[in-house]
Amino acid sequence: MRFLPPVLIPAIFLASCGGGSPTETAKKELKAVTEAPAAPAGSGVVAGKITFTGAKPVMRTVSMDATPACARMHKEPPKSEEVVIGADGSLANVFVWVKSGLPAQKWPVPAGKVTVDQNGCVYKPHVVGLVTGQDIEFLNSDETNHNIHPLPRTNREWNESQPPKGDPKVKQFTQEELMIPVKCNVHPWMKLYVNVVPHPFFAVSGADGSFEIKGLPAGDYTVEAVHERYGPQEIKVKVDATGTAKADFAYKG
Ligand SMILES: [Cu+2]
Repeated sequence: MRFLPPVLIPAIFLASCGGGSPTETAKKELKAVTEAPAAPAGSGVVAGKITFTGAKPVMRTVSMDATPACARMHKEPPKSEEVVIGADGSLANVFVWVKSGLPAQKWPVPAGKVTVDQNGCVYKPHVVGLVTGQDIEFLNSDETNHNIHPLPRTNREWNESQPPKGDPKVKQFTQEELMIPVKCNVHPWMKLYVNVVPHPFFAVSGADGSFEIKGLPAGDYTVEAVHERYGPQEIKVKVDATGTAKADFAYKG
């Protein structure tokens, strides 16, 4: 038999007695314990493109010579991913989220996990978003030891090593916080940014600079873009029940 947490027992007992307000209260309690609140059925979208319009910065080349297991994974030494700009000025790795305007409710934590791989001694992807309390899984696909070390301002700091091809590490971040830097104590060039928000309405711009946030209820929203070097920007948008609102951001550098 499945173990029932103690908090459920009085609720079930009262519910089985029938009649009267205590039963209704008990039913509510039972629902609160067993069901996550449903997300509103929204089908609005915010979509856009992030561009970089300033003088293109030159990214340093990362030398992995100190760790041959890392260096041999790359045909050519990779460039720092601090600023990734495409030929057409697209800016990748920008975290975009709905900063305000959503209905006041607790959003369910997605059952799926966000996966970050350490592959070629590079965090893949370089920027991730997750919902407060959602699982984030760290893999080590490399034949070398890594040391995962988030440096949050409000979440708990931790620092754990992971052996070559070691077991996945599953963690959670319990507080809302943007652009948490994660470093590797073994390989100083490794950098990941974790963004933790209280709802699922976020995206990260791709190599083509585009992003899309789906499933929004109709409303007036403030959408914020955050880049690790160039910081935050905001745009206000009006989303219709089934429409797509445009939110294009431009960084000048
Ligand atoms: Cu490492």
